Amino acid sequence: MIAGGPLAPRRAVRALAGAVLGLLLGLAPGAAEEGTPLSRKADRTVEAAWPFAPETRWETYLAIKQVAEAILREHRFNRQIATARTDTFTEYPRLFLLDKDGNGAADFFIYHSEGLDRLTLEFGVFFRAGGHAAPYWLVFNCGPCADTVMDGSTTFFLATHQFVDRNADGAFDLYILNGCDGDGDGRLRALDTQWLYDDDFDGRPDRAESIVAGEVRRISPVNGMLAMNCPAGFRYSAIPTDRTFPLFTFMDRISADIVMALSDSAIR
Ligand SMILES: [Ca+2]
Ligand SMILES: [Ca+2]
Ligand SMILES: [Ca+2]
Repeated sequence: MIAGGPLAPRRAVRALAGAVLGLLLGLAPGAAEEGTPLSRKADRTVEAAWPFAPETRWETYLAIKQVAEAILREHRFNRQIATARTDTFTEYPRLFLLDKDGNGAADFFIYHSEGLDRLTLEFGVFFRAGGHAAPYWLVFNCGPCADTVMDGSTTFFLATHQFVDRNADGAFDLYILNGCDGDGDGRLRALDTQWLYDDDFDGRPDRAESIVAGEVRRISPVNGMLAMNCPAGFRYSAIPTDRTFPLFTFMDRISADIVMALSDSAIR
């Protein structure tokens, strides 16, 4: 006797239809519906991170960072979900959105040259939450960064620009940079972070923080400027509070590109 009685054939048809659809989409059967261990972890992480809770921001940052790095390292799926042409990066007009965690939904973006023939570092991971079309949290690649200690040995870590749209209006209002020198000892560390807030969501920064391994130091504006302990040569080491922050504006364009590409695609 078949377990499930009269419902079993219908269930079997549904399973078969799902398998056929999955094969058409280039997925392992069931992957789109059930996800993968990594996609489920990503879902849990974003669910816990939305809406933004200031009191647990450090733990949230660490959790998002960890899952974003796992998504960047995952190459088994890499399925193209959507593509679009944009003018956000003049030299990289082709945007591709990929599913890297294997659940059938886009989580990774990369801008390529027209002929896909040039190295591009314009990529990152994005997370959506609360049913919103625009990314809630975006992790933009900033490249490998070296931490050189006193004995001269060097370790590398991934530096990222992270952007958060706390009020889900499609515009980023929190910027987090790691690989900073928060305590001023000349070393850049993976967990030395600078946080820049636009608390009234007008695009202009209002305050900042230095958080080094979870220890918070508030940075208040002095003469209308926020002094950030950023890596040498970083152009936004002193940020005016009376002007729109250019990185917010730029990343908002990336967010809009992602929304546009997904809205043109059958799979969202
Ligand atoms: Ca995905
Ligand atoms: Ca916002
Ligand atoms: Ca503001």
